[in-house]
Amino acid sequence: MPIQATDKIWMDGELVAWDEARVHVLTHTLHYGSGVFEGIRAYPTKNGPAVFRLTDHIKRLHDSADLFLMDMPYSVDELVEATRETVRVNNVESCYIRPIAYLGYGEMGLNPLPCEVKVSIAVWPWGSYLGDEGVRNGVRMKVSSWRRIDPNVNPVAAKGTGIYVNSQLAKVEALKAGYDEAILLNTHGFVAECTGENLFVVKNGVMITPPLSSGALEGITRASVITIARDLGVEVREDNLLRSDLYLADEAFLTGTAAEIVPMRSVDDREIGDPGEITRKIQETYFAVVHGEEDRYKDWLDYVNA
Ligand code: PY5
Repeated sequence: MPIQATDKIWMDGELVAWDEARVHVLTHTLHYGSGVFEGIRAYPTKNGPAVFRLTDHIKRLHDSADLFLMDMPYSVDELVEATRETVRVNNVESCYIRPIAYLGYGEMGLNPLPCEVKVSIAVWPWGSYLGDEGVRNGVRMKVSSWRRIDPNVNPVAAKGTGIYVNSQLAKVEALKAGYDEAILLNTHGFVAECTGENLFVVKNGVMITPPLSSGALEGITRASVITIARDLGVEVREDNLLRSDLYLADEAFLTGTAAEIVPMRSVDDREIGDPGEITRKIQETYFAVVHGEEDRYKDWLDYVNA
């Protein structure tokens, strides 16, 4: 799906025309994967566009930077305001939001500390990452032959650009084999997560998701779904999963900002089948929440025109 251009991109404090938002070819991060980023969404509501859990995402961006000893030149509050402004000036009802902090041009050694930290925020309309059909009827998953990066190889709690080479290998392997998305096991053989999503299985009415010690990212959608499920009276546990737990699940789904909530139809050709009752209920409630239709979770929305 090609990126749909909007008007302006926020770059280091200024709103720059979309086509002018350029970086030098010797930008440090292009060579060594030394950036950190976020994926955020704004949804249409009856009070105009609202960004879902904006401050939580920007805090995670700051945490990612801390993990790589990157000095963020803007505070959480400043980036929250910059994000709101970028959504506002581009006049979009709903969009995906991509803030990135990266090391700019000037140094080429592996010591990143002397490099200048640059920050930009782009927004554009982006439909469901795994497609509307996937959201409705589920996607076909493949357990990857690539393992999720070990937390002692890279700090996987960070959304670091270089870490995503691992995700890309798994994604391409799955696509070339005719599947929609990959599931990565960790170095101990337990299920970690997907290439850009967390995952849940449902067994005997209980929702189970791998713990963060599996190497899974602490997804904001994952956290939101855990809260929503418990409020709906569904038991949720964090527990290690084997690949056979995926094959024998009653229901399974993945969660992420770009993908949203997507049922799994099958894993390695073992049929899970049509989206189940708990999956549907979580999907339905989540979409109502992000569109501002559930008062109980109104603190999760940041209205850009407020
Ligand atoms: N795990 C990984 C490795 C991720 O990259 C993401 C988000 C998640 C889990 C889910 O986290 P959250 O619920 O906080 O979004 N992935 C990005 C996203 O914007 C990039 C996907 C292309 O969804």
